[in-house]
Amino acid sequence: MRECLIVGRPNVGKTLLSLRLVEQAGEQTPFLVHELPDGERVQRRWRLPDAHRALVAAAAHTTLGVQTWSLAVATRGMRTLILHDSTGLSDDGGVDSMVRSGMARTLERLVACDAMIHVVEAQTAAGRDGPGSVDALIRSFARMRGIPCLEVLNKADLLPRHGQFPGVGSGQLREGGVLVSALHGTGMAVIHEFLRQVDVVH
Ligand SMILES: Nc1nc2c(ncn2[C@@H]2O[C@H](COP(=O)(O)OP(=O)(O)OP(=O)(O)O)[C@@H](O)[C@H]2O)c(=O)[nH]1
Ligand SMILES: [Mg+2]
Repeated sequence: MRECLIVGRPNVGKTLLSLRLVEQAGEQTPFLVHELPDGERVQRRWRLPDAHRALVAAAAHTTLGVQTWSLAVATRGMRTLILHDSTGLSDDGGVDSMVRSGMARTLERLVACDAMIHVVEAQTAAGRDGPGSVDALIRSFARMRGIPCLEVLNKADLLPRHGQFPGVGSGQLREGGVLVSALHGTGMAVIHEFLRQVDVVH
């Protein structure tokens, strides 16, 4: 069974994206396994609107630990893909011990997963992306492990309507990133295709 990790900085929309994928897979009452920072595992079914209200929030580090959904993917017949939503990775020294433990659980998945969806905010992607940044490290790590990694530029709905994407003019827009709005469910087709390929090819 293939395992895909949704990873990125805090508050970029990882959890909302995971819920959108679950919803688009046709699940109305999905089953979630939540591995808490201390290692305890909690399992329950959610109604999607309740999951949205409880698991998505504007505050950073809403997700602590790793939350795992089982996703039905249409490849050769229907197959189950394990989708891990994770604690936002941050090199901010001020985070508390629960967040650190959650990040450690996320890093464990980073070494074990078969594929990654790397979420960055479309508006801020280019500006924050210096060498050694968390996003640059995530990218390097996927390359080192040789696993497929799709970069998702989320919150595309917040880009100025006629404005330039930051960095386009100076050539900083990376190749391979896909513009998505998890809020509106747009740009998701590339992600679905990526998940199909993860299941079939790798
Ligand atoms: N406008 C807009 N807001 C979004 C989008 N995706 C997520 N958000 C909002 O961004 C905030 C963070 O979303 P989450 O899904 O909780 O982000 P996260 O990356 O899981 O955050 P942590 O678990 O704290 O690391 C919430 O207020 C969401 O409603 C999007 O595509 N567009
Ligand atoms: Mg989250």
